[in-house]
Amino acid sequence: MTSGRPLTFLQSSDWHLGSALTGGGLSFTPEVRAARRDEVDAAAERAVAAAASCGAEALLVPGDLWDAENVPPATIHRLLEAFASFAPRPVFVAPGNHDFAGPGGYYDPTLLSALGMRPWPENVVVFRGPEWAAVPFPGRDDVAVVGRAFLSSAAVVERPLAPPPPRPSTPHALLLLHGSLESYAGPDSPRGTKRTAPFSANEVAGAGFSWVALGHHHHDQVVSDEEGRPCGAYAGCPTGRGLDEAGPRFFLRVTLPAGGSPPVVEKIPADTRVVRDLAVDVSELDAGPLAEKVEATFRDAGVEAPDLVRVTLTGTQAFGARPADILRPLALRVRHLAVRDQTEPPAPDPEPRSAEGRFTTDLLAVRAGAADDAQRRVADLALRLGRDALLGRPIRPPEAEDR
Ligand SMILES: [Mn+2]
Repeated sequence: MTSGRPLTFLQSSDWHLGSALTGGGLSFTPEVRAARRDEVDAAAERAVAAAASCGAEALLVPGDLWDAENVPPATIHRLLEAFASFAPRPVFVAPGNHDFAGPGGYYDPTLLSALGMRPWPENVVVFRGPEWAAVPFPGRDDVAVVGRAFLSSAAVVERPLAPPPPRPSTPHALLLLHGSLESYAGPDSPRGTKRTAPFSANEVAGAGFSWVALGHHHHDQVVSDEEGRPCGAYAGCPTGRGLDEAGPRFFLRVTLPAGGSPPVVEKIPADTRVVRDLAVDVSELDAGPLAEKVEATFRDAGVEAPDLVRVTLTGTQAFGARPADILRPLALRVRHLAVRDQTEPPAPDPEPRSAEGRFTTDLLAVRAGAADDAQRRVADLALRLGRDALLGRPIRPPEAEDR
């Protein structure tokens, strides 16, 4: 059966609404963290707005809408309102391992009414059961949608596509699947506890659906069949929360053409901010050139004012140097800048007969025996100023420490 009409929909998942954002390596200030949490919680609103403006006839959400069972009701209320605003167009939701559909959870209508909350909107189809279910697509008898729910957060060992659920006989058949593509290439790799409901690219292609909307892993990745024809994808999470979610974030606009031509996948920017994780070798660079090199790295990476950035400084710097201080003005150029100083002092002068060589050896021994970080910094500073003095360089004590 071939289709006479194309179908366009927007795919997004892994919103993790209600995330605490206490980790992630970006060292957020309380103010930036609070603002970012609000942006994480706005993912449903952004997805619905993007779906509406790109002409999508439906929104597909294959799981992990919220981060944990204990997210506040207000976060869920915001989600439900966003979905309702997309009516009469349908939203299809397949609960994942974070937002699993257990009794007494937010997918349970009795919980919502017990809490005095609004019900799930009528335009939202939630696959609440653990077995595959096929549902019609409102207003399109040439489309059917298949999905299922996680009922707990426990990792699933069984392979969901071996065998795959039956493909409905409609021209367009969509499958929502939360789990681990074994060839997924992102940093949140499908190993250890992150691996759940595993499947291969061949199993995705072999299931025979027009499109498989994948959720669980957090970077966008398209799955193609052996002829290179796209047959499914992860959209990834739309709001970078930490360094493991660095880089641009997308919604996927997918069009299934009439007549069975290959799906057309288009990335739509999902966030105005990008998490960036940059490393710069600042070996032997003094203040001016060091700042210039970091600025050049920002330019090359395409860093923009709204971004959330970590810079790791590597290479060698003089004993006691504090290169992170030099980058303070750069913090004004982005929303958030965390600087990690991983520079190391240069190898000591191997010339034991010179005064400078003996001084260096002695001070390095003092540094090695330092009881704590403060003592170590004193040794670093003595070493730096002492070597400068012995080598006839200008002596420039650092500014007083601000803590
Ligand atoms: Mn997820």
